[in-house]
Amino acid sequence: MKVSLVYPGIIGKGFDSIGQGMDSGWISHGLAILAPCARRAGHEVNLIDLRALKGWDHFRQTVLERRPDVVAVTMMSVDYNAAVRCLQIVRKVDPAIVTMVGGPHPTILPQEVIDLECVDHVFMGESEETFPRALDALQRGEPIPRIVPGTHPDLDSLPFADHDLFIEEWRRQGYTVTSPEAPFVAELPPPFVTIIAGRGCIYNCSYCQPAERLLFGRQVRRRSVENVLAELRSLRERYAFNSFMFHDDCLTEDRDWVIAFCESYIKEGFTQPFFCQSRADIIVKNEDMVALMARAGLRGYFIGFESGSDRVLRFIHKGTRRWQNIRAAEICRRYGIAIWANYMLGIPTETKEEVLETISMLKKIDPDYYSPAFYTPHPGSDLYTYCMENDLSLIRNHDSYRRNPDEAKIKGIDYEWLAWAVKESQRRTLPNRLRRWAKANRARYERFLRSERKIEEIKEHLARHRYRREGATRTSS
Ligand code: B12
Ligand code: SF4
Repeated sequence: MKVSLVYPGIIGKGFDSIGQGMDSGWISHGLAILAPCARRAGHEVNLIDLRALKGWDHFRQTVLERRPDVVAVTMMSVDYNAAVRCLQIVRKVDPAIVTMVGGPHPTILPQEVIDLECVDHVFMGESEETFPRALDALQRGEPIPRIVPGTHPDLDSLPFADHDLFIEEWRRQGYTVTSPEAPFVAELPPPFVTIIAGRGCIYNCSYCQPAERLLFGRQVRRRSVENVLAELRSLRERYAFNSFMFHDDCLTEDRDWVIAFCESYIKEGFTQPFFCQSRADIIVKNEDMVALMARAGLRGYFIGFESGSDRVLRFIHKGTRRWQNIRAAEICRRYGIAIWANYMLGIPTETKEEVLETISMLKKIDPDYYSPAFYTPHPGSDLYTYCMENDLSLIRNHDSYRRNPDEAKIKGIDYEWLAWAVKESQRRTLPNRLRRWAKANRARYERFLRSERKIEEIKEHLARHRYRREGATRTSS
C-alpha cells in the first residue's frame, strides 16, 4: 500500500513555519515510529507535514502528486480542525483513498471522529501493531473494523523513531535543516534531537488523567537502557547531535532506570547535555539521583509546579506541596540545573489569593524559563468532566485547546486580572535579578580570565620557540 502520513500541527505557528520553536521544529514521534513499522510490513510510506506547506491548495496539490492509497492523519484535540480539513480535502481529491486517523483525540473521543463522513477508520491508542496489520488486510482486500483498538507493544521490539521521515520532507519543501529538531534553550546546542524512553505515567493529576492511561495503559513501560543507548548511538552517527531532550511524561519516576541510564551514559563516553521532565516531589526525595543526572549531562528539568497553593494542588490531585516546589528549585540551583516552570492560572475554584500564592512561589523559585498557561479543560481528564458537569467550560472550538494564556477558558474567572497575574508571575525580584546578573557576569569574567591565561601560554610558547631558534643559529655560526 502507498501511505501518506499527515502531521496537521499548524495551530501554533501556522503553515510554512518549519524550525520555529518546539511547535514547528519538532517531529511527531507517533508518526516517526509508525512509518518504519509500516515499511517493515512492506508498505511504502511518505509524510505530508502541513507546517512545511504553503497553504491548503499546496496540501491538495501534494495529495494529487503523491497519489496515496491511504492517508493516515495524527490528531491531538487541538489539531482537530486542521486534521478534519485535510481529510475532507482528501475525500474530494479522490474518494477511493482510504482515510485513517489516530492519536490522543480519537483515542479519547473516538465517537466524535468516527461520525465524520471523511473518516473511514479510527485507531485508538498505540498502533505500531494494529496499523501495519490493517494495511496488510486492506491490501488483501479484507475488511477492517471502523474503530481499531490499540495494543501495548513491547517497546524494545519497535524500530527507532525515523527522524529522517520529517527532515527529508522538510528539505523536499525547500527548508535548510541544520539541526534535526529545533533547539529551544541556550543550554541545549544544535544539532538537537528528542527521544522517548517509555510510555505511561503512574500519577493521577486530574487535569491530565485518565487520558494518559487511555493512550498507554495503566502500567508504565520503559525501554531497556541498552535500547535507548543504541538509539542515541545511532542518532550520534547520523546527526552528530550536541544535545537532546527526553519527551517522557516523567522520566525520573523510575529511579533505578535513571541511575542505570546515567551510569551507562557516562561509561559510554556520551557528554551531550540533555533536558527531561520531572516532578518536585521526586526531586526532593532523590537528591542523589539528581546529582548523578547533573554529572551525566542533565542541564534542565521541565517541572509541573502548577500552583503555589496547597489547596489547589490537592484539588488537582497533583500529589505535591508548595514547600516541595520551592525545595526542588533549591536543589536544581545547587546542581546547576535550569528550571522550565510549567504552571497554570485560572483553575476552577481557584481564588485570587491562591493565584497570588502561585506568584509568590514563582518569585522564590526564580525559574530560568517561565511556561504559564490558562487552565484548559482537556477531554479525557477528570477535571474536564468536572467542568462539563458544572457547566464551566468556555471552549467552543477545538482550536481553543491550546493552553496559551491569551484566551478565556473557564466561566467566572476574571481573565483581565489574570493577564496581569501572568505578567507579574514572570517579573523577577531585585535580589533575583542581581543574583542572575552576578552569575552571568561571573561566567563572562571567568571566560575572560581563561582567554587571558591562554594568551599568556601562547606568548610563552612563542618566546621559548624563538629562544631555541636563536640559540640554534648562534651555535651553528
Ligand atoms: C512531546 C509532546 C509535545 C511536543 C511535540 C508534539 C509533537 N510534535 O508530536 C510539544 C511540546 C510541541 C507539544 C505541544 C502540545 N501538546 Co503535547 N505532548 C507531548 C507528549 C509529552 C509526547 C508525545 C509523544 O511523542 N508521544 C509518544 C508517541 C509514540 O505517542 P503518540 O504520538 O500518541 O502516537 C501513538 C498513538 O497515539 C498512535 N497514533 C498517533 N497518531 C496516529 C495516527 C494514525 C493514523 C494511527 C493509525 C495511529 C496514531 O500510534 C502512535 C504509536 O503508538 C504527549 C504526552 C505523551 N506521553 O504522549 C503530550 C500530549 C500529546 N500533548 C498534549 C497537548 C495538550 C499539547 C498542547 C495542546 C499543549 C499546549 N501548549 O497548549 C500543544 C499543542 C501542539 C500543537 N499541535 O501545536 C496532550 C494532548 C491531549 C489531547 N487530548 O489531545 C498530551 C497527550 C499531553 C497530556 N496528557 O495532556 N506536545
Ligand atoms: S500531568 Fe504529568 S505527572 Fe501528572 S499524570 Fe499527567 S503525565 Fe503524569
